[in-house]
Amino acid sequence: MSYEEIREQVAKGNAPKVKELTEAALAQGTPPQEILQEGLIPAMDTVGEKFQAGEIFVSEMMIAARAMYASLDLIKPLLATQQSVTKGKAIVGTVKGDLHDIGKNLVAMLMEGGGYEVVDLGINVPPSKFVDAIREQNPDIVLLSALLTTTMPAMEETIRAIEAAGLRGSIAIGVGGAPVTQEFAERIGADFYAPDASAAVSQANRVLAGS
Ligand code: B1M
Repeated sequence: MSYEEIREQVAKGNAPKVKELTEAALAQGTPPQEILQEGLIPAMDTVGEKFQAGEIFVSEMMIAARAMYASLDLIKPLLATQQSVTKGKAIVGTVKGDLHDIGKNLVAMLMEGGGYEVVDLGINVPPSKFVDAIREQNPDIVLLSALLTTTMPAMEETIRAIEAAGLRGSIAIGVGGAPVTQEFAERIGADFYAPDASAAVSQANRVLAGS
């Protein structure tokens, strides 16, 4: 097994082969985190570049995403180690209008693995659903994901809705996703920006520790 093979097969959308390569890698003792960072994530970047260049269509992006999940499904239980004491509760969701969930799912997995209880609201989550979930779940952290420049404004809408509901003071809000930047996070009043899923965990730890 090589990471290049995994990347190639994800990009081709060959789910059974990706599953087989992942099983072989895990059997050899490859750390799941490494399969993610060296295999799956760069593969999806290549897929995105090809889409942008007009070399592939949306349907092929979907098939590649499905192949990525063939591996992620195997890795997930290994990343989310069981912890008896949780560091806090996090609500995670992809904002309104946005259907991308691979990055958001990685954030949810690593947060679980990092000791948080995670409530995943899914994709295309309107601001009102975040507000209702905050009321019901009483989380410490809310993590918003957006992959499209056109859905970034929904992050701001969500934060404004949380403020309008009088819930802003009790939670920390983190934002992330490929088009999101530190500058954007500051402009919309988020508490932090995380460029990737592991940074989401370390930023959540930092913010909850009050440093
Ligand atoms: Co879409 N798509 N897509 N897509 N897609 C992108 C995002 C795009 C960049 C491709 C491109 O043109 N190069 C482009 C956006 C352009 C833009 O807005 N600037 C794009 C487009 C245009 C579209 C459609 C509009 C296409 C169309 O229909 N014409 C459409 C929109 C649908 C919608 O949402 N309304 C669309 C649809 C789709 C699919 C359904 C086919 C599929 C999604 C399948 C799924 O998610 N289940 C898809 C895919 C797969 C992609 C690419 C190829 C891969 C995204 C991905 O999963 N990356 C993507 C190109 C790319 O990003 N390279 C693209 C892997 C993932 C691990 O990375 O999601 O960035 P990412 O998450 C990272 C970090 O960003 C961060 O941590 C993660 C892990 O480290 N992170 C957070 C994410 N959320 C966080 C939250 C946090 C912290 C960190 O909280 C604090």
